[in-house]
Amino acid sequence: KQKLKDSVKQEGGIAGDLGTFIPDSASIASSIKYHAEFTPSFSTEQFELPKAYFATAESVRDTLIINWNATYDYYEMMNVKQAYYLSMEYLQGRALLNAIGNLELSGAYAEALRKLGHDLEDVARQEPDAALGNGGLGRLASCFLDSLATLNYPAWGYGLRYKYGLFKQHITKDGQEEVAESWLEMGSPWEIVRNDVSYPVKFYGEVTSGADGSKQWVGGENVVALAYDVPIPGYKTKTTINLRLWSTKLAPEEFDLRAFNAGDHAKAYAAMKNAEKICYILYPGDESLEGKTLRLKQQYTLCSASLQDIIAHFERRSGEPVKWENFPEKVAVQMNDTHPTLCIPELIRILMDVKGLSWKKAWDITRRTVAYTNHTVLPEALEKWSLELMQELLPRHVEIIRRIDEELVHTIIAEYGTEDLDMLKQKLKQMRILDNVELPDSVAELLFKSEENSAVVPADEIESSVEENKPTAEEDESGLDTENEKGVTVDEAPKLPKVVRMANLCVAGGYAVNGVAEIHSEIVKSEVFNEFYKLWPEKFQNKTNGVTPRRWIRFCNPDLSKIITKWIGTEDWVVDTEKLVTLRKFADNEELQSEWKEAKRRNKIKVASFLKEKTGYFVDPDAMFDVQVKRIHEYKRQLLNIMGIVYRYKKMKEMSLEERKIKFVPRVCIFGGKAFATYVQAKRIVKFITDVGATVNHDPEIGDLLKVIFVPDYNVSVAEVLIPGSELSQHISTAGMEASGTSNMKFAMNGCIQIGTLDGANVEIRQEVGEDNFFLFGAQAHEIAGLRKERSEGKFVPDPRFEEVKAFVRSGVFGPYNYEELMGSLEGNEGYGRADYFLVGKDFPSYIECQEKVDEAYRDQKRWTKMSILNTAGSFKFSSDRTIHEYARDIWGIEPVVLP
Ligand code: B1N
Repeated sequence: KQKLKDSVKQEGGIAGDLGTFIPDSASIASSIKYHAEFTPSFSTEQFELPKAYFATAESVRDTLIINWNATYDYYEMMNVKQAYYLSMEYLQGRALLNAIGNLELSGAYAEALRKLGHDLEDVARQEPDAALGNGGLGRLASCFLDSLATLNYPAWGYGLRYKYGLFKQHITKDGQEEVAESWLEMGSPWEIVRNDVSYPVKFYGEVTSGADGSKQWVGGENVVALAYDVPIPGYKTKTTINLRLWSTKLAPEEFDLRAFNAGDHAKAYAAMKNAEKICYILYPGDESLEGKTLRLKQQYTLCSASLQDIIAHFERRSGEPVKWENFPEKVAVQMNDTHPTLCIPELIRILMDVKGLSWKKAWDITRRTVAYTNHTVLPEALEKWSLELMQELLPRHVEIIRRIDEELVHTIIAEYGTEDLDMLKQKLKQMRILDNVELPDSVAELLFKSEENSAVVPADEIESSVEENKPTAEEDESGLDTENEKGVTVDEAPKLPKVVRMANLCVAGGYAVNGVAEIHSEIVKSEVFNEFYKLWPEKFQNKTNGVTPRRWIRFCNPDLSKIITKWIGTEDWVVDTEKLVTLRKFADNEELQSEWKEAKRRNKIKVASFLKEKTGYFVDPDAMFDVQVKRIHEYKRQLLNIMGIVYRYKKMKEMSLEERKIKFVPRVCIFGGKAFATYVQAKRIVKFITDVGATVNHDPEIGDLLKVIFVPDYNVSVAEVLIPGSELSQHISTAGMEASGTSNMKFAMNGCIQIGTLDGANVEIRQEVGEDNFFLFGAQAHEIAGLRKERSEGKFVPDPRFEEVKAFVRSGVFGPYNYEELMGSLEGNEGYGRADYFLVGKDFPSYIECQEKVDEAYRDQKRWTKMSILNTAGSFKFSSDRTIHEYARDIWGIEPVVLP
């Protein structure tokens, strides 16, 4: 290390305080030249763009490695408690500008590259996005890493190194087309493979019992998980934490050399492929999951490798003899949604089967170590795994899960007693981890013991009560359904699939359960996990999401950042966002207003040229830029937005040119987002938006008054361009369905005003920016169930304007595509599903009326600019630094550790 430092020093640079080396542009340039020569992946003659990027990134990586090592050594020495964030997804985006920004080397790098004939921004654009995530959940994990490093918290991220991240989206005349994204094609300069850090991971096989009752999981398929480390630098700190991503391969001893030598190459290679394919591809489902074996293998790989690593680390620090009971004092494991739920049985398995602890000790340690974040209340996204599939793949884990389920059943019986069997039955149905699975023997025994004490309803009465509550298709029956040892049939054996409810396992095994915005955490407590909340109210918490102000304003919007710094008088707001509040007192100041407007306009011009490049459309930078970018999902209601646009277009067509100009503010309506490849309705929505655009954008009567643009392949880098240049952003989900949303926070930070429902973090954003600076519309969460009921009873009378829009679409103005399924879904026609389940028709009138208010506000540019300033000022709460401080304090119990 010292040698490396010295060799860099010889090239110039200055020594920073505390002896840290701060490179200057000359030393950077020579480091880049060094890497250009020695980076093996490119030919030597030229110093053209992709190569310039790699050489630059490698030189940044040198600095990151020095800091990474220093951080690692120091944590090791201090032996403090660490948090480990386990996530199946990280949506990192590009790393170069973020890294040099955090290292405060942007100026020096720009200058060094200029000397070498390159522009830093052009070089940075060479980097492919690391898209190891689908949307908000993955991006949140990445923002958390940035905050953890910046705030000097001892914490690591664990994930999977997918070869193919989220697909690339092409927009063709048929709508969305998916193309595989190979972000590792040219290699990633940010990862360091640790050939000495690998762990075995097993699938299938069987469980054997020792004479002493100990269990061994043997046989099966064995793969190796290998660590790739991605250094995560903090902002203005030496702390550089680690994102450890696992890749899988075949264990060398498992290679079937005999088959190979006998000429059966296919057989020999098949095993290799089988091991490697676990990490080939990110599952592209966002809030919808398919119960595929490969996905379960991925989840288990993450859990098993990470826990083996965490445990090895603990043992190294602990010394002999290892005091396992101290494990929760040194380790906190956060599960990002239920995807890493297998952490719970895996930790128990290792502690029992490998370390020899008793069930009681292992269960106790686990329950003090693991915590769970819930990110969705959509029923289709609450993971359930087939017990049969899991039994086959992870037999030992199923034994453990059955044991946890049994403990839970006993807890429930202890809580509610056996007097009211119907009630107990219902509780068990709602709370058990295993669904449609017979009760454990110990429970049946217990119930019948109490029957002897005549505390239980006689068996024939049970039967009749079960009869009364015959299950409907979705609502199946509960656990009291088996033949017990007395031979009394309580109910027919259920035909319904036996499943493991991962969320219930998380709540039972985790010491903390949190939602991601206030309203969401309330729904978690009062609906989704209400029964658990009544049992363990102390477990439940709220941790409102946040986003990193480094990437999401300081670096993506340097123009506005300069103005903010000037008016606040310090750049500290980048780490202390509460300072943004100072802007409030200048919101009416004309000088600030004109600077603010100018900055927004420059950002809009950047967006306009970006749109030109990506879509070929010219847009007028003086029109209002109105943006909805997020995954395409019915609950997010891109359909409401586009129906509103169609209404606007129809009204424009009905007016004279003069009237039109008076009535409507010119708008550029921008959409972006990916649809899950098999989500047919979402893909129809994409097609519909592009068709509306194709008609409206070429209508000579409309000109610059309205443009509708679908930006292809929305991702982190696209967001970094669009968000600073947006003026209105749409967060219009059916109330109660968006857990939090995080782009809403980014838009607010960048002075963009929102139109939105009272859903997710919108509620809190509106509170902070002020009601006058937020365009609110739509039904509220507590009304939704009633409204759906009303609809299903045929009592809903649609607004004539909504009927008008549907008829207009059906008239064929937007081309020959058959919109019947889309329009029909808004009416609940026979065969089209769920009678406007997302209440587009219900909210339509209040939405278009609210849009009129938006136009009115925009016409008064002074007012609009003030609203914009107040949005940035009020966004202070939504820094992920605030969120991370709360997790550290309330859930993990960790303290910052600042390197000397
Ligand atoms: O997590 C974000 C929230 O801001 C969003 O409101 C929420 O929709 C999002 C299965 C998910 N919830 N669930 C997922 C992702 C992938 C997958 O395979 C579910 N994503 C969210 C951050 O809290």
